[in-house]
Amino acid sequence: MYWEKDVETMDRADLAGLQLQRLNASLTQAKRSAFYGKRFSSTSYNDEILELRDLSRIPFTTKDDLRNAFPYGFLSVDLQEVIRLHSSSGTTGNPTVVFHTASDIDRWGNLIARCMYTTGVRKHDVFQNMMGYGLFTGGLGFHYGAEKLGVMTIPIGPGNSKRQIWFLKQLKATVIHILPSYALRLYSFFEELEVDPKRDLHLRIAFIGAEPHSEEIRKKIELLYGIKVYNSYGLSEMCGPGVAFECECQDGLHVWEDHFYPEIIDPDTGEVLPDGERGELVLTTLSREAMPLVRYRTRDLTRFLPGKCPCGRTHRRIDRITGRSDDMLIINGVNIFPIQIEKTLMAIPEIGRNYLIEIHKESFMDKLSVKVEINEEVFQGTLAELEKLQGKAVAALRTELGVTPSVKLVEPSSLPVSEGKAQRVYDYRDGEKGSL
Ligand code: DLL
Repeated sequence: MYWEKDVETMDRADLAGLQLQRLNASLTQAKRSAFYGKRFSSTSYNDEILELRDLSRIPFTTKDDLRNAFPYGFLSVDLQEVIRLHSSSGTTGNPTVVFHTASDIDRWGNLIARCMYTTGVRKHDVFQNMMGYGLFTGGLGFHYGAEKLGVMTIPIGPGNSKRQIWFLKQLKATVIHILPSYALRLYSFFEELEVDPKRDLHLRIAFIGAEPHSEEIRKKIELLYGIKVYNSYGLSEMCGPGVAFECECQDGLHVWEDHFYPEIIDPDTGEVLPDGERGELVLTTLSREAMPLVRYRTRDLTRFLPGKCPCGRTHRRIDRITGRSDDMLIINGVNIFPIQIEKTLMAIPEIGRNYLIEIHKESFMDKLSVKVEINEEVFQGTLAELEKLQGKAVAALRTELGVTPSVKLVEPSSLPVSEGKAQRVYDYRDGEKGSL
């Protein structure tokens, strides 16, 4: 059974006690690596942590630290103890590699099993895992967790959409794990094959994550597929998926605080922010053996949600990720997060399932343009209807962003797509930059 009631509903004071004990053990383990060995050789960082909030005395660990210490600078065990390596999805410089011992893999599997169990997945389910298998943690991470739960797992990975649909239908899959952008793209294949997921499949649950997405995108997927969609958050540096997960209430993601210690900081000053304020999520691993990380700056922006979750779990919830601190676009002095554009567009019913953001420089001014797919019905409509929709999209974006973008409506399923995480921002102001 993966409903760990004692841990998941633990009294906050007891949980803090557990965290403190695990934190000190984790710091001792971290010191075995070349990186932390050197960092903690200074006596000020060498003492036992007596209270959790004293963790803020310790400097952050950044992605650059990981890159600079490539390949083995963060390894805290002998290489012979390592059984797996994963790598995070970056495209420039040294990749960041993350090592796992057998017990790291075991604990990670338990966490994923906990996440899946939380949303009602049971042994009788059929699970089609459409996330990439390989260096990316999405595929293998869920695979091991689902197997722990005893659920039949189809390790199909992403792409090959018509075959995906054939498997879904023939094997009567009930649960899927999929990138939100792929869930939307896959739907056009359902239309082509004249398969209605609500009528012709047995699906009831989808786990989506690994890329920023708005509440509107979740709702769209729920509506199109007629299922419950749960948000799953994680990053390779912590393990992969399984760091924070939505419960049946679908109102924020519980950070599994028995394994990760979360802080929200001001990304500019590095100060820890009071609960409820939005900032950058910083995570410390509490149980990793091969590669403990202390105060790792995720760059992901969120906040702790106030109040208790009706599900009874006591582990704190974070809000959905609204972007990364390095994702922010500055358009003629105005700060904009791509997710604002997504949620505005996706709230318009006539808008389809994909969009793309471009920024150019014209006569020293930034020019924001958005290409967006329209839905099938509008596509069959009149020119006047299209013009009206375009005006509506521009007005809604102007209200949300405070700048006026140009909007180009394009045919359904016509924008470029990638098999991995979606790339939707193209910034041509100083060379090309992709994000989201
Ligand atoms: O994306 C791990 C994962 C796999 C999570 C499958 C969920 C499902 P990385 O490739 O290292 O690991 O990328 C981590 O992806 O720092 C966020 O910026 C983003 N991200 C992950 N989950 C979410 C989410 C995996 N639910 C980076 N919402 C993170 C928004 C997410 N962004």
